This record gives sequence, C-alpha cells and structure tokens, in this order.
Amino acid sequence: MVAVENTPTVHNMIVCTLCSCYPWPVLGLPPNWYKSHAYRSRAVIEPRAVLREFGLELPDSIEVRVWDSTAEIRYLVLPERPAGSENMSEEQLAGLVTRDAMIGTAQVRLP
Ligand SMILES: [Co+2]
Repeated sequence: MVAVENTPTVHNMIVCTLCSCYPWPVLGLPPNWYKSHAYRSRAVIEPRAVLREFGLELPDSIEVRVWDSTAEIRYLVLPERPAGSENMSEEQLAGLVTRDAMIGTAQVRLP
C-alpha cells in the first residue's frame, strides 16, 4: 500500500482502470462510483473534469496526478492539512478526513 501526499502544488487521486482495486483494509468497501466504468475511464482521461463534478475545482497551478491501482499496489491519498488547522490535535485532524479525501475526489476542509 502506497500513500501519496497532497501538497499546495500536487493533488493526487486514485483509480483502478482495470477493475476496482482499492485500499479496502484501510478504507473498507469502495463506493459504487469508484467501480463504475465512467469513473475508471474518465479519471485518467479528464481528471480535472471528474474532480469538478465532485465539487472540487483546482487551479492550473496544482498538478493533478492519477494513480492506477493494481492487485499488487493499492494507493491512498494523504490529504493536505487545511489552512487554519494549526492548533488542532491529531485526533481532531483525523476527524476531518473523509473517505473521498483519501481517494482524492475531495479535499479536507474545516467544518
Ligand atoms: Co482493480
């Protein structure tokens, strides 16, 4: 299992173009859309358009990297720490992290 880190200049998202390989030991069962043909094909062809449909509009200054999972290698996203969270504890930060943020179709935001 490989964790890929989101930074101010890089946004990662994961997919399995072949089937639906997923870091299930950490994230549980994948959502239905993750297994859909549309997500599996479009995530690599037009990731920014897919992210936009998830409500995530990224500026061109942020590079989008798409990681194609296999039976051998599963990826998960280490989300970027949101601005304004400097005084939050590890437990509080963990509470902000969503499944989608670890697939890379969302960012972690303050409530
Ligand atoms: Co697969």
